[in-house]
Amino acid sequence: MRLLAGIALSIFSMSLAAQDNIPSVDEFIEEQAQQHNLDKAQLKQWLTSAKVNDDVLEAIQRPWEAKPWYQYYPIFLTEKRLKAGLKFWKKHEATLQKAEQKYGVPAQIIVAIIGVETFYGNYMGKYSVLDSLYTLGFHYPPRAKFFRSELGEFFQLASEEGWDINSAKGSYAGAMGYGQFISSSYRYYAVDFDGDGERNLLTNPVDAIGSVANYFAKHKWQAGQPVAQPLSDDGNWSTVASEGMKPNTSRKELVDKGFDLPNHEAVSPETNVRVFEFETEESAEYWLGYDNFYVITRYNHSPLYAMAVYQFSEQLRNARQ
Ligand SMILES: [Ca+2]
Repeated sequence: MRLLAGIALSIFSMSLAAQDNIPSVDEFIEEQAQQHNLDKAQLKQWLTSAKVNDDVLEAIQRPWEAKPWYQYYPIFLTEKRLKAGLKFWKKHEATLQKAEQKYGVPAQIIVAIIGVETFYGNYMGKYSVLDSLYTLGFHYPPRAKFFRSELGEFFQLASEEGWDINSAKGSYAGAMGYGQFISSSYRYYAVDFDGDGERNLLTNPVDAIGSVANYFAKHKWQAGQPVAQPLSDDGNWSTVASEGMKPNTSRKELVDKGFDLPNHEAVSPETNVRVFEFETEESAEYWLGYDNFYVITRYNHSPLYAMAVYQFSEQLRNARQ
């Protein structure tokens, strides 16, 4: 997951006001050693080998999610990705079925996530995780605190899993493997889905499938409930669309205000929703997002991301029928 990339720009603009006090490396070592019972000499050795990577600093300031919708979705919704997704689905059909049964997350959502994140393991990131997290944790004030926390999680993760700190690779933000889990997510949500005793999201697609499903289940995915529905072109929706991601009203409230909502057999008038606006070349399109749409934004905090994943998942599902 590319984690909060969507709001990196807005947070960056506040950076001067919100300069966080970045500790020295020695203070950080002291804190990590105390909090997590890690060996000080070992931490010192790891951090001494970490390097600042300017490419990382450049990449975090240019997230894809800063693009308008009409430029964003063509990156992800391609014929090539759809074909690769169908192939991945076919190859891992039994695993996806098992994940759906256990976690209640539909196969097409899992296949869409892994496709959007890494094109099914083809682009898992070539940055040193140590260097990325060190760079952002000590040299990127707007989000330094978050990335130092991830650096601490990474040290614990590597110790727990027996990894070589210096050879772990990932995205510019330190996300790893098929589903691009950051270190804290790896520690809390990764599962050993093939039962070989290892939680391996780096080279094992079966563990990756189970872990993505578990991540969604833990973030309260509701089986059988909708994700999003398109709204009519003539609905005056801009008056109720707003920034934000969490459902902020009920279907009933919108209906009471005179809005014409599309029916859905699985929902009641009390169901929570939010109206989203997506910029098109000419004007805008509007969608009704449900709790499950919000759950997708927990993977990457951007409505654009969630909409691309949802639309891709529908392409996959329709192509399978
Ligand atoms: Ca495993």
